[in-house]
Amino acid sequence: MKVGIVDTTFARVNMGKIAIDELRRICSLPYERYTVPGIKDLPVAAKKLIEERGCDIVIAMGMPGGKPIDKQCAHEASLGLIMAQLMTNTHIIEVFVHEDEAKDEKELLMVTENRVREHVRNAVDLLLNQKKLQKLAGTGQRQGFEDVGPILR
Ligand code: RDL
Ligand code: RDL
Ligand code: RDL
Repeated sequence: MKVGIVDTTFARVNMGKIAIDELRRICSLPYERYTVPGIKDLPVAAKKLIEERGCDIVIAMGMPGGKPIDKQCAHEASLGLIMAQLMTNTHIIEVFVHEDEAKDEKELLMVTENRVREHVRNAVDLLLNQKKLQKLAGTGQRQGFEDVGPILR
């Protein structure tokens, strides 16, 4: 089993470095890292990691900016990532942190660090421990900010 890690030079945080740190902390799976300029370059990088470098899951990370053009770019990149998943029948976990999600740089760093680490754990569980995710079904999990929790009845 091998994990692919794709990130961008556009992002203002070294997302790949955080992902590798989390992966090393929780397991000993080997990984391949591939850094591209921006989020629209993520889909083919992820597909190449799956098809040419034998990755069983990919964590694709990037930071859409706050302008309308960036939002459009993020939506297009998302569609590309979904297409790459369907073409390869392999999960690609999309970890996007929109620059305008946070009120300042300090919060942006915090959200990014938390979201990357949480999705790395999701990816490893998708690969090795499906039962753990089943236990969390319907519990209002979020990545980055606080979980919202389930609706109690
Ligand atoms: O293929 C080269 C670029 O077109 C590609 O890297 C784009 O993803 C770059 N890019 C934009 O062109 C843009 O308008 C990015 C953003 N916005 C963005 O918000 N975040 C990115 N890239 O990572
Ligand atoms: O691949 C990992 C995530 O990118 C993926 O699980 C997304 O579907 C998570 N997600 C968002 O990124 C988002 O902006 C979700 C929502 N919004 C949402 O409203 N509901 C979800 N997921 O179930
Ligand atoms: O409702 C508040 C947030 O859940 C909402 O703003 C989400 O869209 C935030 N978000 C993203 O914008 C995104 O690109 C999330 C993710 N990815 C994600 O992977 N997980 C989240 N939120 O919990």
